[in-house]
Amino acid sequence: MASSNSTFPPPPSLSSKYSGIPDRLAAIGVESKNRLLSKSTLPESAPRHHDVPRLPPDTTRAEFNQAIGELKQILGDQNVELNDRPLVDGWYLEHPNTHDAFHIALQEDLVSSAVVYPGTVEEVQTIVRWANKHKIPVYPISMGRNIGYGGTAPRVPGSVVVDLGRRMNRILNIDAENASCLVEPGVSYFALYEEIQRQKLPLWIDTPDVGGGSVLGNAIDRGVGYTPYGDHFANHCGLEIVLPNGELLRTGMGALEGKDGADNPTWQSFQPAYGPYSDGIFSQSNFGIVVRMGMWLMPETGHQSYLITFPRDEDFPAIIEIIRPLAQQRVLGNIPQLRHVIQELATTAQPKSAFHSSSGPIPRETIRQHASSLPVGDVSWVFYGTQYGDAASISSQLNLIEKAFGVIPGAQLRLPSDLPPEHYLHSRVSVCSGVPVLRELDWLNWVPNAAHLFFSPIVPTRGRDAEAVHNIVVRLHAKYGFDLFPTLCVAGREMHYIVNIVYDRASVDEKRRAAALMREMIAETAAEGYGEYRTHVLFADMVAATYSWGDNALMRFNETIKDALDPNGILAPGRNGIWPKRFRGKGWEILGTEVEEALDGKGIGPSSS
Ligand code: EUG
Repeated sequence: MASSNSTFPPPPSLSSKYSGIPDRLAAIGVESKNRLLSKSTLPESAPRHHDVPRLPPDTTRAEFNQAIGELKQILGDQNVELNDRPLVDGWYLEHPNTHDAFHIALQEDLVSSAVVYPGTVEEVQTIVRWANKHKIPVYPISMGRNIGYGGTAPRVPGSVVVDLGRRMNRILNIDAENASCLVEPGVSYFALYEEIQRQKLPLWIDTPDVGGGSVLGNAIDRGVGYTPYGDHFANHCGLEIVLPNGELLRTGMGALEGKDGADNPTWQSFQPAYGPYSDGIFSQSNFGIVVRMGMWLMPETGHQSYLITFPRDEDFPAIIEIIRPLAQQRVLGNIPQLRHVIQELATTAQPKSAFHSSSGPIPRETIRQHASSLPVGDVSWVFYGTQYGDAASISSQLNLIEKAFGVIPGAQLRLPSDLPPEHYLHSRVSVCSGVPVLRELDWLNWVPNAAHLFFSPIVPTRGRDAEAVHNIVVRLHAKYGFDLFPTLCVAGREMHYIVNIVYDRASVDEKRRAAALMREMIAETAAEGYGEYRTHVLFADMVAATYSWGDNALMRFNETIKDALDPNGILAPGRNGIWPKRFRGKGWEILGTEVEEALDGKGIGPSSS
């Protein structure tokens, strides 16, 4: 158990490690890590109960040892690590690649057998051929920071994690004229941002809320950021992919050979090229390992972040109705966030216990009391927006926006200069102008040993739909005893209604309730016609099964592709609910209460595995 004043080793710097933190954030990183880990009530690691390393399915220990020996011979001993040591959850910038740091089942339930570190595209091809030969599933990760969605955990325990980032982390090109880049899987937002600053280019990257993740990995999981280039997949241009049979593919203009063997000069300029646009099937799938990706960069521009507060909870649908036309007209320059005032408490990085001493969700009245003494005051919803362009243009946009929201009684606009330096809005100024930061981690201080799980439905940007989903989410959070942290990322026609379920990793009871809450939210919203854009690996089957129109036509289509590309079923079986033939209908699918039962010690997968 850590005492509250203990200090932990500082996170690695970006200059010493590809996944490290830039110098400009070093002090913040130390503070953030110490603040979070000093509240831990868990030992750094617990004894493991299963035999280690955990074996891949249908593989004896002798076969596994033989196969791993072969892999070590090809790649070198130092590039193949057995997962036979204690499991350490670590911290955001020093996270494990052996399991999900934010485990929702037991920590040991989703573990790899080994981790392999390819250094080249050819080595990725070699690993895939090795996996086919031994019928051992492999699970690729870029940097593994898919937090709240499974992190680095393979869906099939005992899979070999292919950690692409450690040795494949080059920025292969930055084309200042085309305003684009070409990156490998291990390039973080931090790294790309720092390189562009070093070259003094007038270009922005687009970063999600936290900047440690992989530019490539986030885009192919359809992550979101907050500049005008915030739809990451929509702004990628060109992929290079290792297929499950080991063949190499370039999509888009990259399929046309450049002169004298060079990369095609328009690979990062035109997305579809000629013929079916194939990139989509390599996002949120298990059809290939993306080893290179092109990405557009935004020419820098003026920007002004602001927040608008609304006093009453009931104004929620009216706020959504005002956002819709503003977003469709592109008066709103980015994807703004609408948050609830509870997050004004959480983003102070103080624990819930500082506001509420008894157990159970913090009552609305208590939130009200504490919000009164915070900078935004006793309000309800808080809209975080940013406008772009020159000063005159921003000023006219802000006038329009203030007038539109002014219809709601008591709406009040504030600029960063109206708020103290520690207020969360200042971190939005960075994120919304493409500067990657760490601030969003602060709400993990809410409970000890905090982990979180995202529930991420897509909802029409319409008051009545927003209210329908909100009511389900509110009711089920109350039923399972969790505080509700909604962050709505609102576009003109749909919004990502993101809920952070924050739970104590040390409490099996909280995990069980979080899993049940997730299961019921998926089912209840689906019954009303709403579906998730992304989910934790353990809920992938459940979410995929909601997309069942036409007697599961979409899943049958995905399975047809999967079986054609990956007949041995070696690549990330079960990711996004897509199971290769070898695994289908054999007890791997999780469509009911299996996650909750895993917490009784039953494990994940068929009982024999
Ligand atoms: C957030 C946004 C997401 C997501 C997970 C988290 C924001 C958290 C828009 O997508 O998938 C503050």
